[in-house]
Amino acid sequence: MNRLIVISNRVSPPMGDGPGNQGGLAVALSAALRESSGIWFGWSGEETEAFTGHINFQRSYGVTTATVDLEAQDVEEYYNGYANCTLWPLFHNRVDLAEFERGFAGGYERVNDRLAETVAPLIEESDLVWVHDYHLMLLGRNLRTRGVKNRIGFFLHIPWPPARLLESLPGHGELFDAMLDYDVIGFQSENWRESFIRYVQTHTDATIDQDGTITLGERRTRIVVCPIGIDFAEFHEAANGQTAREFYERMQRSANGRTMIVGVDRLDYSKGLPERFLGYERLLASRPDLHGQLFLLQIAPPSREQVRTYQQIRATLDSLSGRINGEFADAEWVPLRYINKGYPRDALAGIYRASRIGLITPLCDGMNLVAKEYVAAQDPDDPGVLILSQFAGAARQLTDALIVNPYSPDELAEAIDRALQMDLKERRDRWRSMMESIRNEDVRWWQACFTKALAGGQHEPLPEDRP
Ligand code: ADQ
Repeated sequence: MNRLIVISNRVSPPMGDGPGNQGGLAVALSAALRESSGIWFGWSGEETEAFTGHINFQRSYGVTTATVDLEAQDVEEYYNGYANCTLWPLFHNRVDLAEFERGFAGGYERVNDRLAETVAPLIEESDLVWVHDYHLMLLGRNLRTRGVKNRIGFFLHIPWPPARLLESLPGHGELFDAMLDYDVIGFQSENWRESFIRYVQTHTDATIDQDGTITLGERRTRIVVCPIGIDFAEFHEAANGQTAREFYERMQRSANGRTMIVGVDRLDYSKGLPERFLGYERLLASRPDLHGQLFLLQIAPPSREQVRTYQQIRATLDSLSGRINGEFADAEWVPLRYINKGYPRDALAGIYRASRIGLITPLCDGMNLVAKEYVAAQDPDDPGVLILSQFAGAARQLTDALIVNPYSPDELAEAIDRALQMDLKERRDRWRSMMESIRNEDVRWWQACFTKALAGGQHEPLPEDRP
């Protein structure tokens, strides 16, 4: 078995046993790293006066992590700047929010290069190198220029934007060209793979084989679709554990016979929260008979608070939630419980189970694991209904959700109404079919799917693509 070197912006080492402790990604990568005696390398999250490239090695629960501190200017330009103010909005269809500053691009190049310089000496001959996400798109190129000849793969957790949008990024050609230094590039869904291929066709002379291999000059890059899943076993255990049960019961008591709808997201403009609130408001406005019968619990802990656009979306939601409750609440009923704090995963599992409807309506999302967690947490005898945006990567797999256009308040209101009326048989049928893909294509399957392609093996097609 080849040793695995995982490189990502942040490193989350395993934190020990117990369900609800950690995200599925960390669990899956930790398992693969432990089995191959690999290393997980990335930024420590700490700032230092001057970049030294000093690596802090740690070992926890059988996994070796190697982290470096970055300068304050690096963090500002690379992380807050290019990653979160340029690439994130652009890759989520929000070119209007994207900032195109040369300083950000320069910081991004510098940090990708610094990280490559630091990690290169750790890479041994037969290692497989797996780079993660939009923060580190140039890293493969930077390793190549240092003579690293290993197989290097890249997985993009977020969408790949349409070629027309990417064209608005100064230097998109160079960024794209650097991507072809990877041996394998993985996407969450066929949609993002298609956008990538479209860009290849319109901007390069590369050829594309039947099996998705792009050839440009001497370089060959295999394109694969490996949708990320949840840690099904862990989540199932969490959903049936003590904390989940406690939260389930607390929510039941607090709902007091009213139907609960739940939304859980990072507070991010890509998650469609204002549109979701407007859809719910439309339902309340058109259906006075539902007043007092239901409520929406929206859990949205703030993220990236240093970035101005995130402060703005927070202000928008404060005002919108105030307006909706001001308009519709009465002395005994509040229609919208809007909460700016996070909950541990096992508590969320209990909250999901207590909710008749999971309302997950991002405007653009690489995958969206909350949708899968909501389904996995349901009571098999009396499952709730998932309402899912057509623009989440997860919609390609969870075709038995009620798929909606998140921009349309009418469609959202109608979907909620339909979910409220759905009979038990239909709820069970839809739930069972969604559970099949959630169980089979879990996070370990995803990790194996990508590393197999990285090792040069045949990529297994997804069920939807199988003949
Ligand atoms: P995120 O945009 O963070 O991730 P998502 O997949 O929905 O989105 O969530 C990742 C994890 O965070 C999940 O395990 C979820 O439970 C947890 N989480 C989300 N909101 C939470 C909240 N309010 N409170 C507590 N926990 C919460 C990016 C991409 C996604 C992609 C993932 C993984 O944007 O599209 O699915 O990476 O590849």
